[in-house]
Amino acid sequence: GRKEIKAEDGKNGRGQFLDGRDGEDLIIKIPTGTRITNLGTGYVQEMLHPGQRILAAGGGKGGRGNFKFRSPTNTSPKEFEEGLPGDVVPYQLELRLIADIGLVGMPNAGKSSLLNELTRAHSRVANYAFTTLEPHLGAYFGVILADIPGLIEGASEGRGLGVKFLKHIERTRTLFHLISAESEDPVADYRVIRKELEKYNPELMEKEEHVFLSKCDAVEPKVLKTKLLALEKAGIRAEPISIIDPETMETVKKTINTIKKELTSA
Ligand SMILES: Nc1nc2c(ncn2[C@@H]2O[C@H](COP(=O)(O)OP(=O)(O)OP(=O)(O)O)[C@@H](O)[C@H]2O)c(=O)[nH]1
Ligand SMILES: [Mg+2]
Repeated sequence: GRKEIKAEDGKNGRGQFLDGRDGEDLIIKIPTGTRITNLGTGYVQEMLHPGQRILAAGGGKGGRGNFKFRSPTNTSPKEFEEGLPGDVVPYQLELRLIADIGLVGMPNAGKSSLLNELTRAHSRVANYAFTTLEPHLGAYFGVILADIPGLIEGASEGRGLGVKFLKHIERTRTLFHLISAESEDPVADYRVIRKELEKYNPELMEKEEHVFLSKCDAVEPKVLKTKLLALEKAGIRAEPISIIDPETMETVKKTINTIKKELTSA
């Protein structure tokens, strides 16, 4: 939506040696992670640190009072300057979450379940596609994980819920890519997601990625093996996980701990 926010104009200059006041500053608080685009110039600023400030629009200068118009021939001038209006600048504000790890994958792959298992987040879980409608954040010992709605083919062009949320993973350092072990074709699932990520922003391809074959308890061990093998043949190294198997959850936690070390040493 559009919204006009206005600080005070500068005040008119007055008599009795008085200049007009400058307009009061107006401070607008916005969430950390907001990207601010000046629609006039195209200049983009990222608000990444709490307390960070930018001058969004210069304020109106107060007018000079009559004193300033004194001259040898005009000793008690009636003139004054009018206070000036501030700058008018159109901005677009866009919130992008700041997370360390972004959970990506097809709908129903178990992304929200994993977030909830690892953190105290309560992202909605259900056995159908597009359960998650909004991004959710959770923290695992200080490492922030972002759960976004499932992606489908065409997501980068706006299909499903995808494109609205892809921006949130642009700032994550690492991707956790979940492929359901229940999928008929895990390799195809993997490629669909990678393609959408690339179409959205090729830089996403350079992010560190960990691939997990999720819900591995839901299929027969033999089937699981076949699927892991198919992935391996395609050059995709996937770690089987299940939220009900503590051992596999340990593996995920170890991965996060390694990421945490890299984050703190960076
Ligand atoms: N058996 C088993 N089921 C799981 C596991 N993880 C998730 N599920 C189930 O899989 C279904 C989908 O889980 P979600 O966590 O909602 O999946 P999602 O990827 O967040 O789905 P969207 O939000 O629609 O993209 C739910 O019925 C979960 O209970 C697992 O490790 N094992
Ligand atoms: Mg979900």
